[in-house]
Amino acid sequence: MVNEFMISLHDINTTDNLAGARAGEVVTVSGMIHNVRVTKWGGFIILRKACGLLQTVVDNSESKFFDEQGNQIAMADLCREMAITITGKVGDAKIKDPAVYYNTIELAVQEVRVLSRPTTAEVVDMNALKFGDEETLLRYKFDNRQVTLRNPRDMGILKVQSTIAKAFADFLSENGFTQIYTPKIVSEGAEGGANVFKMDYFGKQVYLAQSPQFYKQIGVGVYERVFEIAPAYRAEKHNTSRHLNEYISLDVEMGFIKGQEDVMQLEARLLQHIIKTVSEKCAHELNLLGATLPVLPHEVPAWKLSEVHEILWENKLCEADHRGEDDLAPEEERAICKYALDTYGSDFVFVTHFPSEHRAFYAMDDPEDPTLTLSFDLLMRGLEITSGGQRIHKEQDYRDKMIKRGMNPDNFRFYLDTFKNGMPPHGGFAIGLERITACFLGINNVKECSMFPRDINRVAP
Ligand code: AMO
Repeated sequence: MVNEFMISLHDINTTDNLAGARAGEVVTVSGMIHNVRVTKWGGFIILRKACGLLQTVVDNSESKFFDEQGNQIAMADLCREMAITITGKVGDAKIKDPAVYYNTIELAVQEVRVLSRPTTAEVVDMNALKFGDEETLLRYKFDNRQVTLRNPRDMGILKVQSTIAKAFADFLSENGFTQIYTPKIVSEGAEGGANVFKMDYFGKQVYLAQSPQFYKQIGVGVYERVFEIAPAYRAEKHNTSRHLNEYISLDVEMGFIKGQEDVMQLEARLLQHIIKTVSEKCAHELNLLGATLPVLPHEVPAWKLSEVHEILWENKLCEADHRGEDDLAPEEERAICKYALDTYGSDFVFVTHFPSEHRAFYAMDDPEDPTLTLSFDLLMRGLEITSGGQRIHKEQDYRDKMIKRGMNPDNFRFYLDTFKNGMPPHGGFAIGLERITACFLGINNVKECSMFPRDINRVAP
């Protein structure tokens, strides 16, 4: 009994029994049939494994095929998306197709056993997604997402995404941060504005969390440094390429900071670790997607919002004069990123000191100019991937700001009680996981970086 248990444990340690396989070895691998190509002499079965595709070669005189009952069948009876087990001899190969993961080996098939099969003869076509326009292609892909996710490109995107999230968690765990899990059904929206989903909760109106902002700050009072990876909900009414109604937020909050610069530095170091990890672990996916990882120099350029308006106007990098405006226009986001890349060799730019009235109430006002906040956005390749900053940490300062904004402090009792009971100076930031993935990979629409995107028209699959 003990022995049997040991054997099965060995099997679940890896799904990749091809790692380190040498020419001449006979191996048995399981996977899904991604494609079958029949020729006069035999043909090819392209097998899909967890990591990607494997080429196997059929020789009519050597290879045998069996169905689920063990009856011998012909190669022509095989079809896409059958689950099979192949036994074959490893041979050396040089495969150019970037979609093939195992590009230095192929298997000479001895035996194929079918484990199960699709019940439709018209399996969703995930290989030849050829449509005239991107919108039709995306609709098709998302309508059939449960199957189109199996194509190597989408597998690659989500593999990179999972590597980013793991590198985020690993770096923070190693630097004294505790991972927390906070509620997504909440009594107040943390970010203000109209984009909050309302929900009936046993007759009471509640909301879906726009962010874990309140709870991660509360976490700082407990653990000093916390992080969370969890969904956040925004009732975005516009169908844009950068917005989802449910996205994954990578949240960080840390105590005992001297200023927002500490938070910005932490984020830069964290991103450096993430870029390094993705470059080490996702070489195949980056090649398949034709992606070049971003450059993050030792010193990331950081400008105040007012300075960005000035730089762009003085250097004639924007058509319109945005000086005096209280936010960045999309054309400015693109232009300042190009300027930072051309001038400082950086794919990232911090923009700081946004006006107080346009930032969430928890942002700390700048003591030198209280119309501004000690808060920042991080832009990457023309897109905002992060907001963050220093937070207010005194109860009275919260009350004053809430009253000035017409908010009722009584609605935020539990949050204010946190500060009443003592809190260190603190700050943090949040990165949108789909956005950072899209920016890393040069993908235009963030929905492609969501396993099952939610937008104004879509809640299934
Ligand atoms: P903010 O609202 O700017 O800040 O959100 C932080 C980051 O989350 C991502 N993001 C989105 N991604 C896809 N679809 C959306 N609808 C969407 N909305 C936001 C972006 C954005 O930069 N509590 C603060 C963060 C903090 O200060 O710690 C907050 O939520 O990448």
